[in-house]
This record gives sequence, structure tokens and C-alpha cells, in this order.
Amino acid sequence: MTWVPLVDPEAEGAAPDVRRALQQTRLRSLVDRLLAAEGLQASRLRAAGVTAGADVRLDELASLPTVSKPDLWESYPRGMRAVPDDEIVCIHGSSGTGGRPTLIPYTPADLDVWAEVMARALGGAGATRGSVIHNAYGYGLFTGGLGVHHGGIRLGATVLPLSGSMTERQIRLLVDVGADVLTCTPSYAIYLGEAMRAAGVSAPSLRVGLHGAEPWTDAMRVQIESLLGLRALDIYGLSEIIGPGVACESLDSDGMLNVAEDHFYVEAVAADGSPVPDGTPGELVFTTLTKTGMPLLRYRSGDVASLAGPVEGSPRTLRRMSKLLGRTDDMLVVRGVNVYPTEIEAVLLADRRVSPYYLIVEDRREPARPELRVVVEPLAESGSDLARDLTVALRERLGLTCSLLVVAAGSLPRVEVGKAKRLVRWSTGPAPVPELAT
Ligand code: DLL
Repeated sequence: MTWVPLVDPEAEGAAPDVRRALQQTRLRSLVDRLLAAEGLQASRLRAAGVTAGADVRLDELASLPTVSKPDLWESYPRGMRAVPDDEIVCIHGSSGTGGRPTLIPYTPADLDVWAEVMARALGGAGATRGSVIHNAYGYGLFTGGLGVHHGGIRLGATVLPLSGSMTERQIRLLVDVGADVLTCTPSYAIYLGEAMRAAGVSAPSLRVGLHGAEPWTDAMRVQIESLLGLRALDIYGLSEIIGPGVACESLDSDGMLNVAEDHFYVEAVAADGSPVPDGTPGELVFTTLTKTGMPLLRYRSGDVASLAGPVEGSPRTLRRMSKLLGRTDDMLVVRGVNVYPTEIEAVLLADRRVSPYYLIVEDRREPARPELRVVVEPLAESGSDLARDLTVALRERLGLTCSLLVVAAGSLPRVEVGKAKRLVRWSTGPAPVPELAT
């Protein structure tokens, strides 16, 4: 194995006991900050008998209370802030529920941490000060675009802030500017690669891609690598914790993702909350050791992966996580947008023309072009505008274009006993309803 130089040897290459001591110190200071903020997490800590950071030990972390997404939704729109408003310098977020996004406030110190972990992620992928990063993650509330941007600049590379879409222009710049690093969702990487192939052009300068924000498989990795002629690596993150850069595969991490665990302590737990051993899939639980704007102690991410130690003999001593294996809840991530089936249901059922029989189909037959299909039955004479109106309403609520199909009343399967199945994941085999086959 050729080891890739570390961006921050002191952090990425710390001896495990040195890092653990740092994590312990940071955990105590985090608990003190949470207690001083007197919010929900302070109440939960006090209820668990914690009155000061000095009370907590890293090896007893699993006995401390957790927080989860509904707690964040409850705190909308301010978020679970632990500092006065004038210390917040920006807000990012992702889709949530009830039409409310999950909003995350950042202080300058948080942006600094974000830039640092993203710079390390890019460096682990082989990017250097001389690199040009073609950044096609969306810029905006979504953390993808600006997260990569901060990290690229911290590394001293050149960032091209393309954001998503306008593929023709993206291809032109890929060819003309000659980026060596591509950052975008895996599905967009395939889209871009296919568009380049169709246009008969290539971008030989590309060396590596950092792809994440949505589930992707090794089959997609092979496809991306062959279409774009680069090495495709996985990058993971979530807005609640910081955004991209919580963990990232490096050229030398043997297919797993190095977790920036000096800032984001990671645990993997079973459904009952008990820790699972390394190598066993569990729900990832993150503690933001250094965050100040909205620090989280033991955030249950809903993401499932397994954990492992570093590659043997590697100067990179961080613990690693596998590619994501799934989610504990039923949140769908389609083209980088998080969608809850309940959100779709809310839109459908708000329309008086729609019957309560509907089906949400997560169509992943073409992994690079995941689609959300929604099949509805009209209640009575609905007119020809129903599909169009629902598409608009869903786009407004979810930030995602779904493909709507209105079928004849009575054609969707009814369930007499047990729970109705309103969500189907379709990756192979026959259409879940015959009308979708056409
Ligand atoms: O997607 C942050 C990000 C941006 C990561 C760019 C990587 C690249 P959210 O919008 O808050 O943040 O969505 C977070 O997306 O809990 C996972 O379920 C899913 N997800 C993120 N990265 C991956 C990945 C960003 N590499 C949610 N593989 C997370 C699979 C991922 N799923």
C-alpha cells in the first residue's frame, strides 16, 4: 500500500491513546457547554445524574442520553443553539418534516472545523495545493457545495464552484480548465460521464472523485470510474453533525471511510441502543466533540454501517466506517434529497381529489438515476390536471421532482389484514403495479 501524506499529521496520525485523551478532554468540555446552555440536552444530562463535565468518562459514553431528528424538528427554526444568536454566522440544513427543514446554526469555530475536516478528506483523496476541484455539489442550504468549498480553500487548492445542473457548461469547464478532482453525488457523476461520452469528449485531467450524500453501490463505483477515468471515493456526512467530511474514504483506507473522530466521536449501536462490536452493522451515533453552535451529544443518525480500526500499519490512525448499509427509519435519499414517506402522504392527502390508496415507489432500477414514483387513485372525477398539480405540490414540499401516475379507481392493491404497504423499493423484477411497467 502506498500511504497518502496526511494533511494534519498531528490529528490524523495521533497515537490512539493520545487521541483518546484528547477526546476525553473534549467530551468533558462539550458536556460543560451543554449544561451551561440549559437546553434539552442539559435537562437530559441532569436527569441522568450528570452535573458537570468532570462527571463523564469516554468509556461510559454509552450510558449518556441521546438526541435524534425529532428533537431537532421540535427546535425549528432556531435549532438547539448553545450560544447567543450573535455568535452564529451561517445556517445550513436539509429537508425535514412537516414542511420544515432541519436547520443547523454554525459559529466561526464550527466553519473552521468543517474546513479542516474537509481539507483532510480532500487530501486523503490525493488533492494538493496544486489541485483544481470541480465542485458540482449544490451550493445553498444543502451542505455539499459549501462544505467542499471551505475544505478546498483551506487545503490551498483551487475550487471551481459549479453547483449542480447546467451539464453542458460543466463539461466545457471540465475539458477547458482541467480539474483533477471532481466532487458531486454519485448519480450526477454517472449522468455527467454519460453526457460526456455522448458528446464524444473526455476529461483526462481528472484523477479522483469524492462522491456521497446518497446511497451508492460498488457497481456504481465501477461505472463512474470507467465513464470518467478517475478513482471514485466515498464521502459521508450529515448536516446535523457538520455536513460532508464527517468521514471520507482515502486512497489508502482500503475501501472504508476514515472518521474524523477527533471532532466527531462515533459509536455503532443495536436497535436497543447497546453497542455492537467492530465489524457488526449498527446505527451510527455521533458526538460533536468540538462543535459550538449546535453541539450534539450522542446524536442517533439513523444511518447504519459497521466500524473498524485503522488499516494495519497505516500512518492514518483514525477509526473507519464501512459504506452506509442502510437506514434505521424509512427516510429515502433520492438524488441527494432526503424524503420521508409521511411528507409525500401529507401532500397527497391534502388534495381532496386523491383517494387514500396510493403507492410510493422508490425506483432504483437504474442506480444512477433513482426516481420517486407516486401512484395515486382519484376519488371521483378528478380532471386532467391532477398529476400536474400533485407534481408541483410535491416539488414545492420536497424539493424533488417526482413522477406522478394517476391510475383508475380501484386498481391499487388493498390490504384486508395487517399493515398497508405504501412504500415499495423497486430495484429489479416486475413493476410493483402493472401500470408502472409501461
Ligand atoms: O448529504 C452531506 C453530504 C454532502 C455528504 C455531500 C457527502 C457529500 P444531509 O443532506 O443532511 O447531508 O443528508 C445526510 O444523507 O444521514 C445519509 O443518510 C445520507 N448520506 C450522506 N452521505 C452518504 C454516503 C449530506 N456517502 C444523509 N452514502 C445521511 C450513503 C449518505 N448515504
